[in-house]
Amino acid sequence: MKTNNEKKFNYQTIVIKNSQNLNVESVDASSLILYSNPHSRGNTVQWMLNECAVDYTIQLIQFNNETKSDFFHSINPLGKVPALVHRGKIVTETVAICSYLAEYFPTKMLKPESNSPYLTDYYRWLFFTAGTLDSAIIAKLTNTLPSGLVAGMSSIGHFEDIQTVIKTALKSAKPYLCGDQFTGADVVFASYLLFATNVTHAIESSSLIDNYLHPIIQRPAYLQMMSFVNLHRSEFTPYAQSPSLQCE
Ligand SMILES: N[C@@H](CCC(=O)N[C@@H](CS)C(=O)NCC(=O)O)C(=O)O
Repeated sequence: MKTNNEKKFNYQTIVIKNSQNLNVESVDASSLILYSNPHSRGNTVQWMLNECAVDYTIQLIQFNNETKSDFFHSINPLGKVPALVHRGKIVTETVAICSYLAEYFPTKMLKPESNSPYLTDYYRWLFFTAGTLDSAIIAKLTNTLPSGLVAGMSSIGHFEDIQTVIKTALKSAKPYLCGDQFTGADVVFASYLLFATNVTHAIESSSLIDNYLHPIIQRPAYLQMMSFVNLHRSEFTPYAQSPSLQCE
């Protein structure tokens, strides 16, 4: 049931029934709602929801008139997607949402056990992606990379060092960031690498990056998200027309 404020929306409500697959966690799709746009970081969260193999509802909303509406500001005062509403509680920030889902659905093993040595890598690469890599890619694309003293103060530092850190992460990936366990850290790190290399070319591709991404982009949960996004992309105006200013 939509509230009065919600009724002003033309957004598309789509229920994803992962329960058609086997071994699905039993979740009422109406209690797990992702607000997204197919040209956004919401695609990463959708991929993660598919990895969790749960039923959920996706509300596709347009940038500006819908993301900046009073209703959506009541969900995320930044007026940004993605946002997840689960059992009436709100989680925003792509990496926070993916981490929350990994923790909420433990049987999907998308987070290392609490006594696993890989918990170090898990948190390291999750937070590197959220706080450092995200900012670095956007700064590179908008020619606003910090230099001098500002580089020392900003979480980005120097862009060349960011590239070295990515190589460090990938050289120790066996084949995933947490050894042979595919986790939410791979969902977010791989999403940002795909965005930085294939979509915007902020970072040059390499065999190291390609070898890491190759098995990941063949995962059914990723392919399911991509076919959904390809189906709906043309119905939504991208945030910016410039190919270098996309944010998906
Ligand atoms: N730090 C946020 C960033 C979210 C974000 O910037 N979303 C973009 C789309 S990818 C957005 O909604 N932009 C529209 C706007 O700010 O008006 C996250 O990681 O989720």
